[in-house]
Amino acid sequence: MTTLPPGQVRGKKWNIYGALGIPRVDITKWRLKTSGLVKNQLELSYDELSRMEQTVVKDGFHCVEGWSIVDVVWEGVRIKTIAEKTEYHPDCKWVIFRSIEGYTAPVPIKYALKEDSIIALKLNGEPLTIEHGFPARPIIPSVYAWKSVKWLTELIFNKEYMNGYWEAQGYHPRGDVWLEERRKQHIEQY
Ligand SMILES: Nc1nc2c(c(=O)[nH]1)N[C@H]1C(S)=C(S)[C@@H](COP(=O)(O)O)O[C@H]1N2
Ligand SMILES: [Mo]
Repeated sequence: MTTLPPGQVRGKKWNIYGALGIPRVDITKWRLKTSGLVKNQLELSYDELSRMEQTVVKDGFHCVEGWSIVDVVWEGVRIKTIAEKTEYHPDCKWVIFRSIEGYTAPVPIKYALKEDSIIALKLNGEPLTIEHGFPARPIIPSVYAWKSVKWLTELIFNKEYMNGYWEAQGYHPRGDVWLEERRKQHIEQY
């Protein structure tokens, strides 16, 4: 039996969220960019990402509202690989993920660089659907699903913490599901 994080119940189905709407994506123009404290700013096309080494990650998906989907299979490119390619500055403490329509979420770089933290292109063996964030979204084990920014277009490597969409409304900077970090406490210790 899969253990659920504290305070979560198994959801029967996915809820589709799009706080700022569901955008149209022209895949021929779409790029995954890196910015912030980096030596090489990258602009990767969908084809380029698809040709990089793909990693499969099986994990639970946990919405802070209390529902979890267990045993989801994601596939994509390790964030660590992209971080090394872009040569981020060692002082970076945060990666801020930004979507096409402006939704953002910060994640501690320590979490983003784990071996099973990926930019997912596939969900359960199929390319992401537009509702689930096509072409790409970050999957970072042990953080709440609000940090899995759909329609991802930019990774900002930052020294300083920055609120994202939900963090600005009182949600936790780190959002670790096993520590049940739902709402903001203090940010100093991250
Ligand atoms: N761009 C964007 N990404 C987003 C959101 C959003 O509103 N906009 N909602 C987040 C939240 S709160 C959750 S629980 C998941 C839901 O993923 P799903 O829509 O694929 O079920 O997406 C996350 N990523
Ligand atoms: Mo959520």
